[in-house]
Amino acid sequence: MGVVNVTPDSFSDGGAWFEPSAAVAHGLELWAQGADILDVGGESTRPGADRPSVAEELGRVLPVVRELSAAGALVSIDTMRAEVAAAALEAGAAVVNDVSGGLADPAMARMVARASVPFIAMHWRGHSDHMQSHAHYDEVVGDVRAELSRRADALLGEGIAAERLVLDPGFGFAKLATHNWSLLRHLDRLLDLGFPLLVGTSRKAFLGRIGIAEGDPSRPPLERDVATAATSLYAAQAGVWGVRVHHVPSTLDAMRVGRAIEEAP
Ligand code: PMM
Repeated sequence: MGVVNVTPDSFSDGGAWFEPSAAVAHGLELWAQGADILDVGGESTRPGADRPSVAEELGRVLPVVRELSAAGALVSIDTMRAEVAAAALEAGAAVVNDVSGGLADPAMARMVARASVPFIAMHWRGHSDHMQSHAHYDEVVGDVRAELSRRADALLGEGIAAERLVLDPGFGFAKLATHNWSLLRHLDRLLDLGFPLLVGTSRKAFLGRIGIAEGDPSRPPLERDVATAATSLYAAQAGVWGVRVHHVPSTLDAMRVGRAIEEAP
């Protein structure tokens, strides 16, 4: 899954694709590079971010969803708002990716159930302006597993079909670096919930600390793609359904390495 952020303030690409035409061109490039799904989002979820209005979010994503879908790409809409998701589905999107797993908008699950489209539900404990204050766990893998399991039960109860539900541990969302590493190491315990898993580690802060001494500045987001390819390959080998990345060629190369090793006699 390739990331198309139509935002002025995402941590990972700093608004490089904020103009709809630039976002469309970027999406088409990711598609040509081999992404299977293009994830279009109009709300930055970086820690501390303010939310755009519904009208602003719609104005950002709809032209991009429309053009990328018309070009034949499989588009997912990355939103926490049922109204935005519904409009994006109308404009050609085929998947809904909600970082709140349906918690932020009580109308989301029913809308997705009615539309009969795949739903990606991420582990979430609150909006970005305060999420890091919720980064407390007794045992992070068990706690995230239990919360995802409860969320899945609630979503199925609202009518979303089990075969259309994908879960996501939510790397970097109400998580410290140590939580992210533990979740990666123990993906098997999340996979045994029985749902496909999406993993989105791309360019996240914990990857910017690899090989950096305490007190030294982190590696900037644009220099985290090698680490992203490594974590994404690790996740793929653990058996996840998908990985969400900003730079498609590097992760795809890593996947090809994994495949070549697996297929070697
Ligand atoms: N991360 C971000 C945005 N959307 N969606 C899913 N399902 N999983 C994620 O980990 C995720 C997401 C934040 O990253 P970005 O600002 O670079 O898009």
